[in-house]
Amino acid sequence: MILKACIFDLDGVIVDTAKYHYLAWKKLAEQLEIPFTETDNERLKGVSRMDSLEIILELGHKKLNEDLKKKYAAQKNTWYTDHIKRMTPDEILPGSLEFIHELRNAGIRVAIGSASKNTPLILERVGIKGLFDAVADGNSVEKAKPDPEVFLKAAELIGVDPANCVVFEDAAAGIQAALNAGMKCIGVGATEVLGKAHFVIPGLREMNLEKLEILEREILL
Ligand code: B16
Ligand code: MG
Repeated sequence: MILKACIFDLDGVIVDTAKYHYLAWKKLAEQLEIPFTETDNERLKGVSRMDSLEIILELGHKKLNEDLKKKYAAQKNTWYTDHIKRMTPDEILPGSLEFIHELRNAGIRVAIGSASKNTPLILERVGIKGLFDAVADGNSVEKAKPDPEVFLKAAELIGVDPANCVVFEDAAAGIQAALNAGMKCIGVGATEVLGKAHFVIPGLREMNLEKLEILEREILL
């Protein structure tokens, strides 16, 4: 491959918003009297809002009609965005800014590919709205990861062939989405969960342009 673009997932790669999702889903689960743990929350990473609610209802063996599902998803989002609105630039995960600036200086395009409909709010709160050449998120696509739509959309927006893109992702559903898009994929997190990725790193602090070029030659070709 010839690397021309890097597409970054947002939650879990550039910021740690999983903890805020957990607090909001936990509150909803308590209201619905459904036991919900941090381990259960792992299953929601990278999964869309409505699919996340389905998983929680399944944990509680509960069935709700569509109107109630929409109501509860909206309630969760209000609690979640109460946390997001208070986010600050120091919540950007270590190494992310340095790496993205390095890519930009080398002429490599950078984009966001996130399932979250709150992407614009998060980028604005942590002060990196203008850092990306394009943003594809839950507002611009219909199909959730592992469908490749969000990453293909990001590639289209920056005008780069999917075969020349590398995705950085923290969720198994996102890794599968990147592979389905015909892109290379670097997992960010634990190898046990992200084993399908071409390579796994613990966090972006562990990545720089030189390492990426070595990976490109040795693994991603
Ligand atoms: P929202 P990502 C995902 O973001 C989160 O990992 C996932 O937990 C969440 O349910 C999903 O966004 C939808 O988020 O409710 O804000 O639209 O990891 O794809 O950046
Ligand atoms: Mg994620």
